Amino acid sequence: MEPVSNPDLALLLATGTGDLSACADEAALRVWNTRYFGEKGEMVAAMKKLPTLPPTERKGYGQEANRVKLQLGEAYGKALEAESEKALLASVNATPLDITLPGRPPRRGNLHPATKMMREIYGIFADMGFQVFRTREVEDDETNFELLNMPPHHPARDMWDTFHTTTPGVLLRTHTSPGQIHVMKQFCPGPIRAVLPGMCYRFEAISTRSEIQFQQVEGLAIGEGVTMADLKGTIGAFARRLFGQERQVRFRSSYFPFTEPSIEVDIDWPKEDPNADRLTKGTGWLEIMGAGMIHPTVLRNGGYDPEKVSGFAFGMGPQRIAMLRHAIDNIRLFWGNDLRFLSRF
Ligand code: FA5
Repeated sequence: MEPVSNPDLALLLATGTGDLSACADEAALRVWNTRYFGEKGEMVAAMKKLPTLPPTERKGYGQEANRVKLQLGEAYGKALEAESEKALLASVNATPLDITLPGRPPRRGNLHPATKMMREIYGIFADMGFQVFRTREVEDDETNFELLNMPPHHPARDMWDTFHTTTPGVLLRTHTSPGQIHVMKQFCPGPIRAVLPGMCYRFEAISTRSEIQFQQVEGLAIGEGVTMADLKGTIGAFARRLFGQERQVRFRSSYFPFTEPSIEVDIDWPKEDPNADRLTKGTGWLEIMGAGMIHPTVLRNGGYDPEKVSGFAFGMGPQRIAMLRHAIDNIRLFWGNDLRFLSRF
């Protein structure tokens, strides 16, 4: 930097630099800063002189004053940095590190009980040759209802009231069954063996057994000569893998617009379980899923020819299954984020 020729400014620079190097610690540096750069500091005073000078001297003085300001400012910054490094070093030396001290073990979390249940279900179906497919949670009315054989005003829609978005016809899916349509369109005319897991939403009263948000796992098998016997065999094998080999499985006739014939599947519940009566409402049987042979109209909507191929589908609620498994008496616990509950699994 150019030398400072104005004697007042040269003196200011010299005393400022000298005073700075005399500062012994951070507190002294801060005092220095107020003295030179504070509102009533030396630097402001030097600047205030400017208008009192003859016009011919102002420019040169102003430029030099700015240089002094810059130099002192930079020197202060450096001194402060050096001081904080010194302080850090002193604190490290004062309490030396013991590198032999064992580290703190990180706290291990665990998988959410819903995730565990889902993975167990995927594992069983994977062993039977089913692939896992994810399909969308935000659906259109056409796929959630119409293509599943529920035209507008179909009475079955009342069972599946949902949440609608502000875009007409776009809603949160009420079940994983619309995934059937997506998978069929993707794989038609080839055979399919897939499970479609995911979150579903229903506008209904929350109770200990029903949530407005819950998971389902849909199953789908399509090919030549697929029969009700295949459906029964698949579900029976699944139920026994999940609940035990000695479990009895019962098929009851039921109704879903997208399957024909439709069934509901129950398993027998051990009478020794003190909760058996409450869970089975005294019948000894407990419902685990809805299922059936895919309705010809739905096969056609997915691009298949129902004269050539047939298929079965099922849909289950893994939260209800986990509740049975672990004697969980309130479905709200799943999404309540209470660690006392979640860390039990
Ligand atoms: C259905 O949703 C059909 N889509 C199932 C199906 C698929 C039938 C394919 C035929 C072929 P349902 O409404 O019964 O059916 O629901 C299926 C399962 O989801 C129920 O058995 C239950 O386990 C679970 N579920 C339904 N509503 C709730 C809720 N509000 N909270 C928690 N789980 C629920």
